[in-house]
Amino acid sequence: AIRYLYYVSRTLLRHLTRSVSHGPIMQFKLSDIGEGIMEVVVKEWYVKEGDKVSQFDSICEVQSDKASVTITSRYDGVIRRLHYAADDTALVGKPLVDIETDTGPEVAQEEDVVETPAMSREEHTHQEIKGHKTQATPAVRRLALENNIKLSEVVGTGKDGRILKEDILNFLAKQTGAILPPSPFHETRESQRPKEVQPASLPASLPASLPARPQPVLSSQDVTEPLKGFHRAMMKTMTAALKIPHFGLCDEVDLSRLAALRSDLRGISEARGVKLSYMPFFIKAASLGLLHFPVLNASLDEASQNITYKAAHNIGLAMDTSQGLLVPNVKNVQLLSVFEIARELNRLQVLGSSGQLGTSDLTGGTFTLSNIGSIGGTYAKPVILPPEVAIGALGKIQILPRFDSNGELVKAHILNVSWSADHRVIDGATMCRFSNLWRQYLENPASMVLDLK
Ligand code: CAO
Repeated sequence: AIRYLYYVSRTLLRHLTRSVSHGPIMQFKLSDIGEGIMEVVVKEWYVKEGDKVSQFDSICEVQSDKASVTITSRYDGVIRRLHYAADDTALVGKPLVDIETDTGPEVAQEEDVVETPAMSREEHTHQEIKGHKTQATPAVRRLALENNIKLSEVVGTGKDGRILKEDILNFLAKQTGAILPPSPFHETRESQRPKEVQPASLPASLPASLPARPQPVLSSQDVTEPLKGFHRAMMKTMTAALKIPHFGLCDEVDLSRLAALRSDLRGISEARGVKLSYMPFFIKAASLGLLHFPVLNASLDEASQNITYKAAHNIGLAMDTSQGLLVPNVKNVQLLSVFEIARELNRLQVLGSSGQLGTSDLTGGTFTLSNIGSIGGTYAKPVILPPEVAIGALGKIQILPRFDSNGELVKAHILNVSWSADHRVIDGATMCRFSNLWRQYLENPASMVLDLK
């Protein structure tokens, strides 16, 4: 009898709780963040209709123009409707999921605000811990931290001057210009991203290179498909780049000493869990050169009226990933050792290969190097990523006959570099002087030691 009573009371209680907690249906929308992003692809749902979710639970994984992002719930409640199936294209400004919330009218009122077209600003307030008076939410603080932005320098456009995520992204875009547009989502679940890759596991987990020769495709009919995700972003960025008058300069660099140095250091670096390619040296030498030619680490505003000399050397590297061309950047190279750059590069490669590069890694670049030579090719004609003003493309390192300083024929490791500079703000002489300096550092890598901090 006691068990029966217990059962009845629990059933009643559950029934009562359910009817009491019957809350309003909240439509969780993708906000319009500008930059022309109109859609994303839903890669995977982590919930189904009827599932109970709490705030910050993962709801789905989507592919924005620039990265794979996990969307998390902003409400406690029950999933009532998924507006898209996996692989569908979700539209910005349209509902993604309906959540029946546990709470009452207070939240419903907030949802009214969310319904307005200029919603993104208010949406961010949902990330806040209620009653906790802060200038910015933890997610926004984290974003600022990851991008080395002092919150005190950012003007908040939220309620009572609160700093919103879009304020940080706008600040970044103005400072350095995002290579690709920022992600339209409020909250990514950082914990799901392999943020800190343990050095010891890096060499083993580094991505295998993409197949040199894809499978042949024999088709009996034409195939037309919409440009999506990263390809769409590439189309936009490269179309904008067409406005820039490119000045091109090519040179050759004798990497024989660097090749010897790298083979000396490689084992040591790998013992410390980091694969050491040539790229960290190329990146560091570029940063040392940029200290002398800050105009190459600058950005031009959209109206071409102002040039901003960037303090940070956030050096982007074009990365060939299974999703296409991505350009993550190594932040503050001017403060990093070659080893630290290599470690960061390893991390970016691991993330890039698994489609996990996030907003902070993909935005804020100030100068770019494109190592096409790891695939092949000698010369290139690199295209500047606006609002950056210069880019270098590196060809394949080849062993070729050259004369040494004594006039003896020697086997030399030769790299060809192709630079492009925005000729509106950079003259050919500046580009050439920078290239000479970069070459000198790499031809005499010991000279880099003198200038390393
Ligand atoms: N010439 C010859 N060998 C090269 C080389 C070059 N220019 N660059 C790299 N290598 C070698 C590396 O030293 C490494 O050899 P070891 O195993 O003996 O060390 C091997 O090639 C593989 O290097 P990696 O590609 O893993 O690493 P990386 O640091 O040199 O380059 C990255 C990293 C991300 C730049 C590269 O993987 C990549 O994606 N390159 C393509 C860039 C691209 O697509 N550019 C075009 C953009 S415009 O569409």
